[in-house]
Amino acid sequence: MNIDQLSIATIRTLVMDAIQQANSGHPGTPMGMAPVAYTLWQRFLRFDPADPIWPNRDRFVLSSGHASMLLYSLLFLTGVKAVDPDYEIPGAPSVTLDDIKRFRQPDSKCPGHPEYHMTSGVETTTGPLGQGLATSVGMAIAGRWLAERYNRPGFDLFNYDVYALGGDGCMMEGISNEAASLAGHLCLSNLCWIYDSNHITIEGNTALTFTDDVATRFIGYGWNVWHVGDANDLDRLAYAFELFKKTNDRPTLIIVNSHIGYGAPDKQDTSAAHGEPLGEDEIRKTKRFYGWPEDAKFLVPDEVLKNFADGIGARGAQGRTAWEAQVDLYKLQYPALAGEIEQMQRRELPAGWDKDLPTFPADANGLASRESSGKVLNAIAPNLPWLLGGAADLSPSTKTRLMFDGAGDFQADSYGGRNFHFGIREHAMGAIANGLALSKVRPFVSGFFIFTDYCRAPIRLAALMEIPVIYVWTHDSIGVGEDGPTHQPIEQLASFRAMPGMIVLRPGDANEVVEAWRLIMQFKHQPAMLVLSRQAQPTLDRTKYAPAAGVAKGAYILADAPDGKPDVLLLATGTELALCVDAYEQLTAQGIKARVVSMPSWELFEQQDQAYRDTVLPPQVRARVAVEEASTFGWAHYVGLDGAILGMTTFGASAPLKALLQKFAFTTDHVIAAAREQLAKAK
Ligand SMILES: Cc1ncc(C[n+]2csc(CCOP(=O)(O)OP(=O)(O)O)c2C)c(N)n1
Ligand SMILES: [Mg+2]
Repeated sequence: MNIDQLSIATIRTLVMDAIQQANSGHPGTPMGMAPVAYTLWQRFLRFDPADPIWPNRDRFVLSSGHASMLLYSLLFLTGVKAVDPDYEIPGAPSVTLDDIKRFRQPDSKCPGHPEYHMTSGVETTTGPLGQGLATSVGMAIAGRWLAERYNRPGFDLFNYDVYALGGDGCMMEGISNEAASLAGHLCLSNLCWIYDSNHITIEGNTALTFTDDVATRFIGYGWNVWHVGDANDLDRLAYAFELFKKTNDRPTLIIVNSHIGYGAPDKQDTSAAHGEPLGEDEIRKTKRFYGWPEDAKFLVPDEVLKNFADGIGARGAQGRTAWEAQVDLYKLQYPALAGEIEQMQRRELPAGWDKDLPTFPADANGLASRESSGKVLNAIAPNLPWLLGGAADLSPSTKTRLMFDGAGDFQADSYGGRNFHFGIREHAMGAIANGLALSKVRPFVSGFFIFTDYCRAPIRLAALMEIPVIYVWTHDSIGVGEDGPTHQPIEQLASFRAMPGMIVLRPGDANEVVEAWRLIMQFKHQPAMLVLSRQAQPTLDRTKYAPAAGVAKGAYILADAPDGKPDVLLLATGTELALCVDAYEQLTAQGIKARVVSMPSWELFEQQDQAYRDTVLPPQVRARVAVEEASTFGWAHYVGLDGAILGMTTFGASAPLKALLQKFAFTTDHVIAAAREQLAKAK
């Protein structure tokens, strides 16, 4: 066996052994695609295992997340080092043979699917099919943007390529098609997708479901398409990768015909090889076919480790050290730009990023929170050069366009632009945002809140990966009005509040919007969403009511009973805050001791200590009214079993805003009546 074949067989046998030992996993695709991944990593990928976060590394994304053992084998065999939470690399391996032996067991670095925040060298979490492919588009976009901003004559600091490997499932998912369409439009020639066409998915042969002409489809998207008829043909594979490298006007798709479970006499080319261990007997037969010692388990020949060290290891180290030497010279000539690159890697903010944050004067008419948010965003972005983003064709409505001179549009002929146009492709937009954040630029994306249903999967992955994507969602309630129930979010707020790690903020006036932005900009490991109104909301008089800085605590006392001992609590977020303030003023005039609690973020409030939470919501005050133009789901936690929740239990309706507020009883009178009822019950 030559060293290439020996290395490939090592990957394949590690995969089989780990999955058999775990008695769970997906051996077939890693076995089929091992030669492809081997050729790419060993001969092309510019990646230094000693520094898996080197900013100009090529990216490899395993979109077929179920084939995780393929990636873990490579991370182990190439000796990728672990990065600690401070971005230091003390020298420990990312994945050990022991981790592989404990595939899918508690605390192993080899969980069922690759997880970005757990295992160094995993570029993004994958598992939901299609996400990896779409995320890779974000990485490729970031590569182009970084090159445009930071490369200088003689300094090619950013010129990395992005490779993503997906299968039939990834190709079928809508998200990959949205992402491919945009990647083609943007002529991302630094992007290479590899399609593992093995004709097998879980239910059987793709003849059941998938008879597209994929090549023609991608040619239609403006891609360069190559076909490799046999995954075991290393020369053809290398040739295809070389053609990708030579193509500089469009993305490349390499369609590879492979055999799932390659070499397994009874399981190759069947769904049985997809998602279950092969079985001891079949493994023995397969090892025999590979020319491998039948009874050896987790066997790793020394010469294979050396082969990887001499190949990707040496090439990567050379590339990375040459890059670092370039950066040292660059620092002398372009210290400010070099400083930006450094800060960005650590997710730090430049000094003065917040110096132009506005304060909004009290105003009974006020403005929509989407409007104030647009002003705040435009006050931050000029001072934070790597804050980039856009909308899914809704920026005139979401007010997320960066308006200042030089902000520009990101297009194929203007990769330095900071306004992105995702088109009407919410799902891809969500994944691209993840790819951007994983590339360490700071992305924001926006749309109507209702359409988060179209991009929930990548939002969830942002939370799981702990990456600081910013979402600006507007048209946040039935307050949308005439567009009616298809456009009026009801359950979305509750659903994101239920999502672990997601910080949801629904600010109650323009100054709360300022404070919300001020806070979320500082997040390094948390995604956050601003949920903003289409309609105007009053800007509260902060000389009369508490400062908006309370937003940072998630909930705060906005207005209180004169003696600080309220008999009834009014809780609200967003546009309903003003309603509660009105009710409070009237109740106070009537001699009733009320308190208004502004609660823009439940998650932030839950992070406060018990003493603070009890100060804001005194446990002994049981008369409570919560007001929110959204599903009532979850509010019982704050108002108790007997509290009143003025919210939504049905879909909305199409009508002018005023009529809707009457119809669904979001009126001052209703709040007052509910408060009085609560007081009567409490007595
Ligand atoms: C969005 C999504 N839907 C369903 C699944 C469950 N699932 C995992 S693998 C798979 C089949 C994938 O087929 P293919 O991409 O061809 O992979 P292969 O069987 O060739 O390894 C399915 C349906 C998933 N992971 N993600
Ligand atoms: Mg398949």
